[in-house]
Amino acid sequence: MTTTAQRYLTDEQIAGYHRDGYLAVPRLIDAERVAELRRVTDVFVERSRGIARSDAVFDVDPRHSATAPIVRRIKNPADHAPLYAWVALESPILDIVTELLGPSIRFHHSKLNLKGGRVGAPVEVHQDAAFYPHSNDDVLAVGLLLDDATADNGAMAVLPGSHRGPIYTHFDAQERFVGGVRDDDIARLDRSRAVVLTLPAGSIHIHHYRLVHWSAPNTSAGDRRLLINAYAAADAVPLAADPTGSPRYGQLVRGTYPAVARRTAGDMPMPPDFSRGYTSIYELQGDAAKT
Ligand SMILES: O=C(O)CCC(=O)C(=O)O
Repeated sequence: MTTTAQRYLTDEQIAGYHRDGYLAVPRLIDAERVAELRRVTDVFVERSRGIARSDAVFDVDPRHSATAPIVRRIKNPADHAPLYAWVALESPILDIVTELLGPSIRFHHSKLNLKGGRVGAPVEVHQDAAFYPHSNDDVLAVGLLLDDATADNGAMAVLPGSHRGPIYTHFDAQERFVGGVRDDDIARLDRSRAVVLTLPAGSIHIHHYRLVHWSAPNTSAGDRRLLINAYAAADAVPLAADPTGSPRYGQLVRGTYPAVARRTAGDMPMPPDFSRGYTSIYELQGDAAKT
């Protein structure tokens, strides 16, 4: 008797991902596990009271203090807690990624972006491909919502179809990498077509690594926490150095080691050399006027 693997996505959802560059799957992870993820995250935020500035685990806001912690990001969460590792390496998310990218998958990185109520920072318009180019475009990121994502708590916004367009420069006029698209390029984008991914906790959204996306500040009273894991087809070979410093970087998490590196024709813009440590998207984006 042959058994068929469970499928999570319909043919329409898969076609929609390739057409639009993004996909949402509501309520993939059950409420109990999401509540446990929030509890684990609360423990990390408590721990952050003991640091004054960003370190190997925490990216903290300039206003962060022991009495009022403001964590913007937990770096490489899959390395720091078994439940985060389960999401990254064992959860149904991996099955869904194989349905989009094929049976052999590499892990790229994990991060947990926290937007605290009324203090959560925006993430400026950018494309992930500008940070970690690969030999082909089968690279994506999956965000798991630990809280409901709403229009006023900084849900991620995406520009459908933009993954089929150019990779915009993420350097400013002084050739500094600022981790965001320049204002004049943004002005030419039709952002009236943007989709804000408002979804309940436990849902995931997936975006292609060339897709233009961003998120607004959190103006609500509650938190918006988004656990992101990025993956690549096993035959998509990174063109730049490991920016994560994680032992899991590039690990084969499904399938078999590739016989070839598959290449998409054309040039890929390179990021700066992050091999001695990637700082922070928040610092980079706040760093310089993008004109
Ligand atoms: O946290 C967010 O809303 C945006 C996340 C994102 O685009 C990133 O971290 O690259």
